Amino acid sequence: MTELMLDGARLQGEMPEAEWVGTMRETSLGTPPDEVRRRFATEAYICVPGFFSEEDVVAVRRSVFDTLATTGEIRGAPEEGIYTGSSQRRECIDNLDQFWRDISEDWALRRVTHSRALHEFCDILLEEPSIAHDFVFLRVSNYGRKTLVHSDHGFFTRSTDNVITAWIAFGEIPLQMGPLFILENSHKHPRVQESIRDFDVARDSDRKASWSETPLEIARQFSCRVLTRHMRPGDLVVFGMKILHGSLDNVDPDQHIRLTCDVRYQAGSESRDPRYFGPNPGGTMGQGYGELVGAIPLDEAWHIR
Ligand SMILES: O=C(O)CCC(=O)C(=O)O
Repeated sequence: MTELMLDGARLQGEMPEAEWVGTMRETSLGTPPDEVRRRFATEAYICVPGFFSEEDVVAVRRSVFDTLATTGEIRGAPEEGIYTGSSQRRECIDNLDQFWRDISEDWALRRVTHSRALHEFCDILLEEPSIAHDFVFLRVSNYGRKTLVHSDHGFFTRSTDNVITAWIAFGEIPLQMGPLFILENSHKHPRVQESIRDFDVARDSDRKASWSETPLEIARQFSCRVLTRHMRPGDLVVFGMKILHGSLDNVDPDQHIRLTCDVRYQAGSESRDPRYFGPNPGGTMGQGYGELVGAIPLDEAWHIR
């Protein structure tokens, strides 16, 4: 476990004090399944460093960044993932939704997100053969981007509660590039239980899944820590539907883009939400791949769900 370098880290603009931040517990690949399940049941997350190979990660970086270079969003060697500060995506691409769908369905990405290894790991966590959602959330987070605090429950549990999120790092993500964080033990907090009760992001359009408080405000209120770490290529974090999470801010002065993907796995025997399965999934709001933040040109603001 490495020490967190908090100097360059920002959480919605605030530099976190050491008291409220901790390192995610790492679970090595060789950990016995019973211990993996025990940790997941208690902590609602599992972080496995180096779950995917460097080679698979590089293939995804090449594929995504080569494509973004054609729209003027990447400068230099594409696999470095350095943002130019502008975008010609709207000028170059006729159909932005189809553009994002094509990137999201790329084979290099799918052979990671839908790999046998990840299925087998999710089988352990779900305690039965798992099935992956076809709809994936590829995120290209350039300078200034962050994901606000939320839990995934209101997005993915319409058909079954037996769902988990798998989050994959496609590159180095030091703290200043905005890695994932989770709020320690927040899944047990009464305010979280209350917030997810009868809440469906798509049906309840008068409410947002994102919390209005910053991660540090919630950490102080809940007396819990923001758990994160310097993510490395191929690292995997799997977490449950209730736990609050989000990302640090990408404030990398060198304009490195954070590339990640999150995909859901569920128990294969449970019913499937048609929004996330099939050859043409509609996604949470029913608009397909075009509704994702990834589909937004890098010089435009993200929406908040
Ligand atoms: O990667 C991020 O910025 C947030 C990920 C997330 O919210 C999720 O995987 O549910």
